[in-house]
Amino acid sequence: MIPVEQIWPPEFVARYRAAGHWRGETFGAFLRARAEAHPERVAVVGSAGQRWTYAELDRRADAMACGLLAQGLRPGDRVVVQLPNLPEFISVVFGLFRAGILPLYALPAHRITEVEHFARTGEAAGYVIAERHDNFDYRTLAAELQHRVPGVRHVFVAGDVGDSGFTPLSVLESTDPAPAADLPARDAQSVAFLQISGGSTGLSKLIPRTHDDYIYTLRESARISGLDAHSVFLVALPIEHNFPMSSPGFLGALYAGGTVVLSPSPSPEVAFPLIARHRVQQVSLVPPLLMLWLQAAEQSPHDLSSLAVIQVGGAKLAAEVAKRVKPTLGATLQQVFGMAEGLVNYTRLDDDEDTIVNTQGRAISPDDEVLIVDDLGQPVPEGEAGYLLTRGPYTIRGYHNNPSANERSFTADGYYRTGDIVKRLPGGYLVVQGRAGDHINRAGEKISAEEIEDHLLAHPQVFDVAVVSVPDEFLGERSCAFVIPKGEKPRGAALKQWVRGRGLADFKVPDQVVFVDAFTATAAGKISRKELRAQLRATLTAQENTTP
Ligand code: OOB
Repeated sequence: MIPVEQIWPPEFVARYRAAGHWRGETFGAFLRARAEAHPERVAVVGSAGQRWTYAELDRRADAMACGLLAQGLRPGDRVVVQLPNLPEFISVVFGLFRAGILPLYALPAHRITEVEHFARTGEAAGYVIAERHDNFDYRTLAAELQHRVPGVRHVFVAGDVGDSGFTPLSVLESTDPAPAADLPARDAQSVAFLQISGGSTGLSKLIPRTHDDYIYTLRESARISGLDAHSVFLVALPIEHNFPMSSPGFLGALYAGGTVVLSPSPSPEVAFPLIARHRVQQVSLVPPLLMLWLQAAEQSPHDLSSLAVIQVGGAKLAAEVAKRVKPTLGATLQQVFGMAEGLVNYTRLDDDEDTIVNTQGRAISPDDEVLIVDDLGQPVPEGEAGYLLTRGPYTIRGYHNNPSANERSFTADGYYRTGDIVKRLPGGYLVVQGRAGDHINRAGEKISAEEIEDHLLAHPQVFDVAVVSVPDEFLGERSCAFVIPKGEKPRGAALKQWVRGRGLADFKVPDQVVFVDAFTATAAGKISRKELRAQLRATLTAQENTTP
């Protein structure tokens, strides 16, 4: 177990407690409290017609917890959870919380290379999957994972296990729930789960979040977004992502005692009928999806009039798009600028139009410390752009088991270097200007240039490669690989297939491949990868702007 003292220094622990941010509440306890207060209220609605009341979810979570422990998992173990937006995601994570086992979240798009990395770095003992989703059989992935990482002793499947020999989740859920007293007592200061980082340099890092710190964000996010026990919240983005999970997300909605509706896909064809049927009031979207929704809403036969608030974040939202939310969808836009490492900023529902459209909001907590500094680490004057550093009652002080990343990503006094370039307006509102790092923010999915370069360099016909982000009208940014071939020039499509064949999430396959003879004509000396990427990006963007 990772004690909280290794994460926040004791004086900060004392301060956050005294301020009432950290209240010693655990996930298991808050669900129990809601189930006792209003057992008959609907907590979770699945797209296959499932409707679980709070009493039902509470019972399932207990059964899961007992079932997981009966299978031989121990408190403190880690379990990779990779499920599509199914009700079982919610019962299994609350079951894990109650058993003191840490979920480690993977996105359904992740493939063997990423899942293996998570299982190794998180030293996972178990893996939870769906039988299949989007035409992909996760049981094959699980078998490969167990072959590569034998420590993953348990695989649990939502749906049919086939002849895999894995354990169906339904077996766990039908375990006779022991009296609550038999479950291990949880400490609110302990790490509740591991979230994954966007992976700005190299592979994703693991983010340890405690009950106390995360529940603080849920309580405040639910309040800031106006969620209450009558709210209906739709999860349209992948549920494992920190944004639809907690900003305010399905956990914020459950914290408020409301109802969570799960959409198997974020597309308007799937989500709009669910909105109409369940009178959904809130949903979180990334900017490219918002654009799709705005377009689809204009001719949609579905009644979307229940929508009251739409959270948009994960990537920069263009002001012209932001302006169309109220007139087209009839809902208040709430911009969300957050990160899995902690800090989350919201525009407030009663902010004026200019603030809602043109800023990415302000921090949740009066104890969020936000520093905007120049190249030398000196604070810039208000209104000027600089690098965003932050620390506070829900921002981590270090990644799980990764001293070298911690050295790079945190200052000596505990600030997290977000890598974002922002400016601060009066009142603490932030406007995101760009990124210092070399990742690609493709429709809210973060891709590390370095990670993809490493995979391409392994190709026999690649001499050198630089992966860069290119502005894209729809995706915000897309990825382009500049490749210097070795020997016979490969086809672009073959290189894309190569990346896919390396067992990576589809969103990491380069959108574009451009072959070049050399990287720089001014061969005066070695330039950094960073400068090289900037140069290539500039050349490509200039070319695109001159081609009609
Ligand atoms: C969210 O979390 P992550 O961890 O996938 O990515 C964080 C990064 C930020 O550092 C920033 O570069 C970018 O995503 N970002 C935005 C943004 N929201 C996130 N850039 C511009 N405008 C925005 N509104 O993406 C995330 C976590 C919680 C809530 C919302 C988003």
